[in-house]
Amino acid sequence: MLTPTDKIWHNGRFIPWADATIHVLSHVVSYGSSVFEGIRCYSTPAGPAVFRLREHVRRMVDSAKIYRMENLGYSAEQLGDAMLELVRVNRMDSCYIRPIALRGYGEMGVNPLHNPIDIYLACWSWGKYLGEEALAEGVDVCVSSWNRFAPNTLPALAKAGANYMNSQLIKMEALANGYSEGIALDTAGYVSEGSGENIFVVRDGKIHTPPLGASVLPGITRDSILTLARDLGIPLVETIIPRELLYIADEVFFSGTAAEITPIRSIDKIKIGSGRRGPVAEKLQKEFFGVITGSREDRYGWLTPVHAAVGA
Ligand code: PPE
Repeated sequence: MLTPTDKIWHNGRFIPWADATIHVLSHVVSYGSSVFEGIRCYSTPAGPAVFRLREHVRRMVDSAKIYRMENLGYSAEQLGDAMLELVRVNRMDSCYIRPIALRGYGEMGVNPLHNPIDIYLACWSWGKYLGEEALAEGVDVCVSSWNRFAPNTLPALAKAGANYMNSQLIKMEALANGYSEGIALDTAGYVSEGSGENIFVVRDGKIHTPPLGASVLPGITRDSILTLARDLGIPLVETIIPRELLYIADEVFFSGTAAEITPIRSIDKIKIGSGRRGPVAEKLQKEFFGVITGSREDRYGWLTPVHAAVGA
């Protein structure tokens, strides 16, 4: 169960958690008209710091633009600052931040353009997405019978609420069959992504990940892995991946804000590699967790401190 924090930001004001409610006839309820983000704030020795804030805010603004939410009423910088303020107001040391822009209450009917856009920023404590042991032991997953949406249907590059109806089908089917997660193929039958994670496949020391044209969310953790792999000298290609490459891979792992870097130990009951976390995932985890915990140098300025540095 979600543990409430004190305040939620709504259109420029902090309101009590319990008051952040919407009318049942808000446009978003019938028509799925929202765009949102998921961002982690980590505890570091220098205080709480938000991971890749700028990139998350940018993706939210991009998602909004795709859905013709031209004017959110706040600049990217104002939204980012409000998120930092949110973490301070709620006195969180680490948390998950969920900004949402939704089409609110006004008119009914598909046309959203006469409904107000409401922005909410919330945060709460969120532990490990696929279980505590998953990061070291790996998870058991399946290839979903549901595909990711076809190109030019729902735009995959937008992180929109409606996309997650597809994710829910993938997730529920996986859970019903005893797996922790499902991997969806795109409509051409190539590997796309998990219900809430991007995917990476390692064979003979080379990492493969589906390109943005394979109906994937342009993950910010995915982008971080591309950068870290380059630094580590591990070859990485963005390329279409046939389903069967999953089964014969040395390693497969998920990436995401919530899932971080989670190894996959079996797919459709076929053991992947050694059946636990492999060396490539481990190396990337070490770098990634090093940066987010503040024990490795933040070479790319990925962390934004929540409290302004003293004397800055
Ligand atoms: N694909 C999908 C479909 C997705 O939802 C996510 C994030 C990713 C890839 C990875 O993107 P990024 O977080 O930028 O690296 N999924 C978020 C939502 C999880 C949820 O259950 O809600 C997340 O990881 O925060």
